[in-house]
Amino acid sequence: MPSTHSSYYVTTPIYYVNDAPHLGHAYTTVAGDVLTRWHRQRGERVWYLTGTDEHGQKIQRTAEANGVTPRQWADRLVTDAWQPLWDHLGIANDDFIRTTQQRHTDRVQEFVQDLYDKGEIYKGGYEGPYCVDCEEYKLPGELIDGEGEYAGRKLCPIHKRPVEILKEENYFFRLSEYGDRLLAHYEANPGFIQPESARNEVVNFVRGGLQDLSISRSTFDWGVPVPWDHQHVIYVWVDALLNYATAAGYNENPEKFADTFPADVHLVGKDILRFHAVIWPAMLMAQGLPLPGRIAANGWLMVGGEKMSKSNLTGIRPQDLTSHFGVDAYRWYFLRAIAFGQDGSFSWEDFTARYTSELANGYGNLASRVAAMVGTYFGGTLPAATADGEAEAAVHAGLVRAVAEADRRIGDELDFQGGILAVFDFVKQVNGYLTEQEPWKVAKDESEQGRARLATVLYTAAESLRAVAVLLNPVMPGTSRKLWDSLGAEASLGALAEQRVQDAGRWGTLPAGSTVTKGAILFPRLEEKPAV
Ligand code: ME8
Repeated sequence: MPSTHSSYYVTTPIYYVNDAPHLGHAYTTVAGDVLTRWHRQRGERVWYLTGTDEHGQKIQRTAEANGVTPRQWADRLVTDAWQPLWDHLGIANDDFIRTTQQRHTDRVQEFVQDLYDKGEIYKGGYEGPYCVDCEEYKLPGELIDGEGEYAGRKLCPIHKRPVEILKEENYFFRLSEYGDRLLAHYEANPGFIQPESARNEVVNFVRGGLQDLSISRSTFDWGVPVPWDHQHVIYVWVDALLNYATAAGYNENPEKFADTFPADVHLVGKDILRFHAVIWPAMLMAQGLPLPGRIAANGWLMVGGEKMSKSNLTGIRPQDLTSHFGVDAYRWYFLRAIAFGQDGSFSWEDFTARYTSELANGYGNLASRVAAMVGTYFGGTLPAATADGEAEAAVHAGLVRAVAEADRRIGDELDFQGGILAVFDFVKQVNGYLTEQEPWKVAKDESEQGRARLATVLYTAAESLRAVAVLLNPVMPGTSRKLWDSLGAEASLGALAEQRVQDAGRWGTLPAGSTVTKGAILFPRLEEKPAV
């Protein structure tokens, strides 16, 4: 979807700081990072935002239970857990917003005050079941019956914990008036909500009729005060959604705001789709601001048939996996193994099997074979291809296909799995080409013709790897870097990050004469599985 502003703007949800990040959070953030790096390699200006959601009852209660103030708790979690994990995973975000920052809270107050002045917000009463884990009122029909320790009580369908009946006099946003406009927007912009199943769910929900939204709370005080009534704090979800505007310079930096806002893609888990696809656009409509290009919902990482959550973990932290498989394989695995938008289960066995067959024996082996043979047969200087034939033409065509397919799938469709597979199919093709051409046999033919054939086969394989390094750079930047070094590509082609996806298929880019070295092993053999 073309954007009217000039930066490609990608966001993750801002995560609650009630606990440390787990595999599910890292899943969304890595996906955003790959999308960001992909668009950067298209030569676009990209702005990638992540951050933390620090207000609300859930955080307040967690802090109390730990004997610190909510602010202290949030500071500790951000500094000790969240930011270090994103650094560790190589997340290239341009900003990190915390909802307790004044640059955010001031703007939230202005936004809400504006809506109040326009008559979009009014005072009313509400009583209903509330789930603190969701920070959301539930409809009675959504609740499920408790069993065992919760027998006789009504539970949140997502968290399986009892809801509380809240009765409050609150401020309400006239959400119910936006149903028709929202439906018209979904209709006119079929790509607004992705995947299709998520879109259908939202459309049905809105068709069922919207209620006005309670946007303030008065039973606790950990939040942004309602500017005209300090007995209330602003509902944590209204506060949180606004991060996408405040970080982009809303009411503060008009130039930056015009350049960045609205987001091209909001990445969210499907648990928070309605907030992003219903409430957020309605808030923007009320303010006359433009709507985001796309809300893309990822599925859930599951464990034992349930959504992986802070209370329901595999017991495996992202760091447990990266220390075993490496950061790059970790970034690759979840996007490769699970179709984006679908639920998927993590298993140590599946990760091990794919690491071994696709990374180590497939990609890694190709890279090490080619570097070793250029070393052995040509003293480490890449020879020129002078005897291209049908077999080479097939490789050239395979690359062009892989580039187009990966670019469309990852860059446009957010089909990370399909895009990665397109590149790995090409890796497979090149491995097959080497097996067929048997350069180790051709090497025995020392005639001029034999040398030309050998040179052509090795150039073809090395040039293919040059393109693979570029295409996989957004997914596995550390590995691509090693390969780039091993191909001696920097000297003639410059920095890897400067290589354009669109040009990756241009055959003959890596010049003959490049210095090829064996370099580091891309995917070392795995150690014994640790006890975690
Ligand atoms: O909802 N599988 O924060 P949160 C896949 N603060 N993704 C998962 C996941 C799983 N099992 N568990 C979590 C909030 N996620 C709000 C957001 S935005 C304005 C405010 C990911 O800490 C997924 O992206 O509960 C999900 O939407 C997000 O973490 C929820 O993080």
